[in-house]
This record gives sequence, C-alpha cells and structure tokens, in this order.
Amino acid sequence: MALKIRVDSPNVKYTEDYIEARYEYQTTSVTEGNSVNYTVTPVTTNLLIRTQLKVPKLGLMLVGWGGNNGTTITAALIANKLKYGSLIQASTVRLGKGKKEDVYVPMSWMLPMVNPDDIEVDGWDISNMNLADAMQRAKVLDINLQKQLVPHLMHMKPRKSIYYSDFIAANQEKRANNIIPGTKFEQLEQIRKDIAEFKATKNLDQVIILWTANTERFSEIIPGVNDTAENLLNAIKESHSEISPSTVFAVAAALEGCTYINGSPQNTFVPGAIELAEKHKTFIGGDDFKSGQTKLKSVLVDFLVSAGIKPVSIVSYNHLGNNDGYNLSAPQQFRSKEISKSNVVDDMVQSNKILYQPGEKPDHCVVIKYVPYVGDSKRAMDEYTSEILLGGHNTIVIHNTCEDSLLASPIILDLVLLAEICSRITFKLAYTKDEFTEFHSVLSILSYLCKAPLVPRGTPVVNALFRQRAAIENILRACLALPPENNMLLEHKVH
Ligand code: NAI
Ligand code: DG6
Repeated sequence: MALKIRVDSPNVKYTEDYIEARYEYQTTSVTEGNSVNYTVTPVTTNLLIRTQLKVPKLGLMLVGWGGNNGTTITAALIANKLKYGSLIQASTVRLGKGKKEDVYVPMSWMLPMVNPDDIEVDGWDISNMNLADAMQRAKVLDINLQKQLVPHLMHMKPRKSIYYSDFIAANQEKRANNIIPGTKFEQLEQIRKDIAEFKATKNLDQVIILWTANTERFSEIIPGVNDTAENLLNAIKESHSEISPSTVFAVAAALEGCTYINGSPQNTFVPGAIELAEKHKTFIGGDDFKSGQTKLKSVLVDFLVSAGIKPVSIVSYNHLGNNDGYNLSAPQQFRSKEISKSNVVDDMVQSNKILYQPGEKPDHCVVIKYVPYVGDSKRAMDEYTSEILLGGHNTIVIHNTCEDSLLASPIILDLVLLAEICSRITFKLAYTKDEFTEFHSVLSILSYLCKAPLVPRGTPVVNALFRQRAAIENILRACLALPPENNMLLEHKVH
C-alpha cells in the first residue's frame, strides 16, 4: 500500500502490516475543591496506537436501497468510478506548516482508506423496483446524468426485506411488494444468509450494513423482551410484536460480524442490540444523518452560547416533498424525527452556566410538513432569538433550500469509510504487557455525521460540530503520533 503521508519521528514505526504510533494522550482532570473552586490536574496517558495497513475489500449493504438516498449514493459511486463528473471526498485537513504556507490534504490521505471506487454495493428494499427506475422515481439527479447511469443501475435489484406495517407510516404500504415471508426468526436467518452470500460471491473481507430506509416509530423498551442480548434473541424467536425491522437487521449484522450504522432517528439500538454488538465485538453507529438544518444548528448555537449570547427560542420548520417527507407526515414517525432534531443543542446549553440556570433550556420547536411539489428539494427555515446586552434581542433567520439526498449521500460514504478505518485501529497502554484493544463497539467518533449521536453508556454526548470534527482529525493525527491541532500559532504571534 503506497502511503500518501510519511511521518519522520522516532515515535512512529512503519512495518509491512501496520503503523505504530507512540502517543502521549493529554487530558485535564478537574475536581471541586473547598478552599478553591476547582483543582485542575493535567493527566498524561502513554499509548501505543496501531493501524493495520491492509485495506479490506469492502461491501456495503443498504437497507432502503431503492430510496432517494440509496439510489443517489449508488449513482454517485458509479458516476465517480466512470468519471461522469461526480465529486466525492472533498474535505481537507490541515497537516501542518509548510515552507511558506499551511499544508492541507484530503482527510483520506491521513491513513490508508478504502477507495470508494472499490466498494461493492448491494441492499434490501420492501419495494422491488430496480435501481434505475428507482433513481428516476426519486428525481434527484440531473436528467442527463440519469440517462448515463440507467444501463449501470437497471440490473441492480434490491433483495427482499422485512416489513411490519406498524413501524413505518401506513402510507408506505403500497410500496411493500418485496417482502421476506415467515416468522421474525426466519426473516433474521434470511438476512444473515443474504449477508453471507454477498460476502462470498464478491469475495469481500468486510461488509458494512447501513439503514437508510424509512424512519420507524420508536420501539418500546420492555424488560424481558429487548433489554438484554439474550432476551432480544428470544423475543425474535417468539416473533414479539415490539421488535422492529431495523433491530432485526442490527441483530443480523452483529451475528454476521458486520458493522451496522443507523441513518434514521428511531431507537434501533435497544439495550439488547447494543449488548449483542458488544458481545460479538462488532461496531455500531448512529443515529440519523446530520445533513443540513441540524448541522447548521450545531454550529450556530455553539457560536452563540460560546460568545455569551443566550439563545432563548429556536424554531425550525422544514417542508419537503419526497417519500421521506411522506412517511414523516404520520405522527409516530414524525415524533422519532422530532426527538432526534430536538436534543442537538443540549451540550452547548449546559456548557454555559452563566447564561443558563440548572435545568433551563431555550424553547425549541421542530415542524416538518409534507409538500409534494418541492420533491427532494427541502426547504428549511430557522429563527434563532437570543438575549443580548441590557435586555436586547438578536434574531437570526435562515432560509436554506437544498436537495435532501445530495446532502445525505456523502454522509453515508463518510460514515462507511470512517467506520471501516476504525476497525483497523487498536490501542494499548505503552510500557505494559496488555493486549491491543479496539474502539468500543459504539463508535462515537461517528457523532460528527449524526443528529443524535450514539455513545457508549455513561459517556458524554457532543453535538457541537467543530468539536466533533476535531475529534476525528485529532484521532487520525494520533495514529501518526502527530499532536492535536491546537490552533495556537504561537510561532506567528511571539517575537
Ligand atoms: P426514501 O423514502 O426515499 O427511501 C427509503 C426506502 O426505504 C424506500 O425505498 C422504502 O421502500 C424502503 N424501506 C422502508 N422500510 C424498509 C425496510 N424495512 N426494509 C428495506 N427497505 C425499506 O427516504 P430517503 O430520503 O432515502 O431517506 C431515508 C432515511 O434517511 C429516512 O429515514 C430519513 O429520515 C433518513 N434521513 C435522511 C436525510 C436526508 O437528508 N435525506 C437526513 C437524515 C436522515
Ligand atoms: C425532514 O426534516 C426530513 C428529514 O429526513 C430531514 O431531511 C433530515 O432529517 C435532515 O435533517 P437535518 O436537520 O439534518 O437537515
């Protein structure tokens, strides 16, 4: 594997199989004191971080393959491969200071990553429409691009999937003509067979499964049913009515040793599903792609609160006319999305106790309306009202129009590439005989790409976008024994 970046440091060792970084991980521990408010202690942990160099042959299985996101990401990957003008993987990170100016490189250069052109795509849908027809139904891509892609997509047909009518909106029923019959256990077994068959036929090293199907209602957490891994497996055997299709997919993924990512807001990862992933040492990530309105919110509220400006009312409307909007026009499915969109400012609000008293929060209202005419071109309107100096008010209004699926598809790709590289990174305490260990099953590093980040039990949720991005950047840097980006630029500030 030809590396794009090579670090010249005694702390980095390159072998044929891996890069090993000796890394001083520095944190700050704070305790409340008596004589002073806080006692602060810098803590250094010496780590060895190993990144395997062999990039696997990767398969991606999308649940909801025939939907707007499913067809758009598949089309984008093919268009990119055939050089039809698609632009993917466009974000860069600052590597360091060059002779004259800062040097920025694509994030994918930091460590050897899967080339999107090499990803094999497959998937399931409750609709049997082939991907070419489904792409045309979605009306997302430019007509000329659609015409070029039809021959490449028409032979792709989604596998049969799992449909329980009360989890997604009743208005989706007419799409459901491609369903695996039988009990929940038989359906689980079929999904497992699909994964194994795809892996064997395409000779893949690894398969990642990603839910980009309709938003489901929340599942009830019932003791004895979905609260532990064992109970969840038994509940599937008994075809318990509260087990959702997305949870059956998550169980299949864990049992097949696959990473599973949830791009929708529902609570697929019931406690039993998380425990199962932990038991099988597989990775899970989610929930709900953070694409437009929420991404901006997690920047804007961070800016306001950290500047000492107090948001007191946040009102977010959007309307859209795609099938996602149609599904979300049903109350229970809207409720899943409302929960996911509403909690995204909590950590920022809690970070400033000068502005907010304990328990105080801004009013936060989320409205979504289905307006068929606008199709995939979602309109998002936000009003942020904040209190400023001497009882004054600052009101910011934003109107954003964008093709929903063109925002979500790159996020799908980033989630997959990042989850894959995480599976090749291991850690151990330096100077010990400990074994190298992997990331926790719950990949909270994916928070940057998710509206309602899933994190390991009892660990902090970070919603602020640039903190989330810095986490990714600095972890990749740590794998090369590079210090975190601190933005101090003292070299330019001191004589
Ligand atoms: P879509 O409605 O166009 O596609 C969903 C597809 O899932 C449909 O083809 C449907 O037939 C299929 N489906 C439903 N239940 C299924 C099941 N049990 N198994 C297999 N297939 C099933 O929706 P779109 O726009 O592609 O969005 C997909 C999901 O991503 C939605 O839940 C949406 O809320 C979520 N999302 C989308 C964002 C965006 O910007 N587009 C951002 C954040 C989340
Ligand atoms: C309407 O809100 C439809 C949703 O699926 C959104 O398009 C999606 O959740 C994106 O939301 P946001 O807030 O990240 O732009």
